Amino acid sequence: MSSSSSVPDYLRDEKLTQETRDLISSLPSEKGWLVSQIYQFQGRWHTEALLQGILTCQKHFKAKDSDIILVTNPKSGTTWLKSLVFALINRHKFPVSSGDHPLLVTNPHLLVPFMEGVYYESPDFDFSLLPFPRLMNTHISHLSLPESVKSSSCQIVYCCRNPKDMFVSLWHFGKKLAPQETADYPLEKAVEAFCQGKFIAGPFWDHVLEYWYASLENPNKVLFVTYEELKKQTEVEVKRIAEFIGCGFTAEEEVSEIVKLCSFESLSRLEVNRQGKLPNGIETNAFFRKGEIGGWRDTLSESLADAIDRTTEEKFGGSGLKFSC
Ligand code: PAP
Repeated sequence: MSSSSSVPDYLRDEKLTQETRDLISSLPSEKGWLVSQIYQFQGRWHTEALLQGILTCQKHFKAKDSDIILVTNPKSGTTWLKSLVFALINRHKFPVSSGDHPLLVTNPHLLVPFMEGVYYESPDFDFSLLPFPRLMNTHISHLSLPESVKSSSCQIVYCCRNPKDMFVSLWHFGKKLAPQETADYPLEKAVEAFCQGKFIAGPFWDHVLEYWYASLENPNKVLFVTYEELKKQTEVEVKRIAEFIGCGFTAEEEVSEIVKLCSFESLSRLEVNRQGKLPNGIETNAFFRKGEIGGWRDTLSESLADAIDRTTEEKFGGSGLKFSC
């Protein structure tokens, strides 16, 4: 694990408990990108810190029926979804037109806690203190969700993004976060590891498929949205999310103000998202890069893109899931 003090908390191992260390010593491990080792737990590859966060979540998190949990693979629209759903559920408390909306002065990651990240940084964090309805996010796979999330009536909004853009977004994020630690790791090797699933939070495809099938099996519990559809028809998708979580729009209400407030253009220009760091050490501007569909073309050669496409075809065959870019 990196010893550099410039990298964020969850890429370091200083807060690992003996229990996590003992578990880790029994898990399959691989040399990682961004962190020196990643570990396979319940079929997914994790950093030590986020693995500890997941374990704490599994042990301590008690879901309530009214909870709304946003789930994504990393770099698949988390920041955007957090902003949209925060603005949606609070639109009467914080009218967008009032000019002093919390999103104008607070990074979305501070308004919506990242469950396993928070549990790693503050194991005693009390989720029961969050305002009603509680809104949280996680990257935890469906298989590894805390039992109470599955057994309660809480709702899950899942956002997926095409794997090439997701991978490229993560690649640049990692380079920004830990330039020294990632400098000697070739892109080709990273794509190979990503396609094998042996990459942070991987395998990407299994994560998507689990939530896809969960949304088909239980459409009142899991809503499946994509970054691409959100981009192409934001208002339609935001209304669909609002409907799902029980705060649909009346005919007179305007969804466009929320869409505008949460757009990449608006959020990325705000001082709070251009300067400063989150408590875990990540610069707030690291969450705003291009915000486009198909931006992978600037980073991936045709053959690397083909390798990811082939994996997608193999993994998604028969599922009904496809990406058009
Ligand atoms: P996280 O999972 O680490 O929290 P997440 O927010 O999912 O990160 O990923 C950041 C990506 O979302 C970036 O994509 P890019 O690297 O391809 O540019 C970022 O630009 C994009 N993003 C952030 N906010 C928005 C937004 N409001 N609208 C559209 N895309 C956004």
